[in-house]
Amino acid sequence: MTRPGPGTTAGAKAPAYLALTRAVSPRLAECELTHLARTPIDVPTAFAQHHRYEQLLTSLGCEVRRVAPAPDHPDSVFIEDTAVVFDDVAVVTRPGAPSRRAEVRAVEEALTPLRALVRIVAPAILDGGDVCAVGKRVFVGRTTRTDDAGIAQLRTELAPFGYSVRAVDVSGCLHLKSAATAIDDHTVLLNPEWVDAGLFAPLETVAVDPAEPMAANVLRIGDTLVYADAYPLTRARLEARGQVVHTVAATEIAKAEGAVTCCSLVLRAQR
Ligand code: CIR
Repeated sequence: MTRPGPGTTAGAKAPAYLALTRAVSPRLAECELTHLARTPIDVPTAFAQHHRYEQLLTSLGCEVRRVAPAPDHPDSVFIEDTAVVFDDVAVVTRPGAPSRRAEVRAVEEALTPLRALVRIVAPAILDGGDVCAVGKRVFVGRTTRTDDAGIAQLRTELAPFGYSVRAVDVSGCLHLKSAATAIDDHTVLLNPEWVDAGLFAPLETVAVDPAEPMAANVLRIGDTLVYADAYPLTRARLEARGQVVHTVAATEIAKAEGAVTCCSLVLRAQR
């Protein structure tokens, strides 16, 4: 079941994108953590930051639809990990953390009317946060959450649609998309300490400012970028390239090892 999100206006011009989101769980502070030490999370602030994130997506042309909340699943706000959505197909994942596998079902239901679905099946594991698509090139992180079997299944499922899948080793962070995300159809923003820039050839790469190691996660909405407000040095690099960047506060999500891409599944609307 999905519900309209904030700012959805009846009768307005049809939005170009759908953004599926999921409410912050009141149990967010019990989230999985891999590379970060646990620090106190202010859940009311997390709710407020998430709401502003949804409002920004709406202002950028997304229809925000909330998947039914999963309050007993601390990490359920990180909807990105449960599916990977392309224009022609959506891949329902099998998350690497067992605590997160029950998050998938409601997302699968929400995607059913929107895309043809394929599934990653046991024993393979794959988190959506490990999948960085740049056009028809799909880079997939080999991490604690995504294994070679998951990557192989993804390759097989996407091949009929013309996508190539390349496995990429990642170190020092949770997911590939903590280390690298696309800023346009031919450029990847990355932290070269965590992923080898050469693996993205022939795409161009832009490095984060070394003082901002967590700054490689950016969410594209068309030609516009949604970005955490914590990385002014890297933001300046993006703006110097002519990128339009909109920032949001994401401090509480970051303490849960999440970032801006993790909190939505953005689909091009199909008419
Ligand atoms: C987890 O460990 O699964 C969550 N605490 C954070 C997931 C963040 N998701 C993402 O980067 N795609």
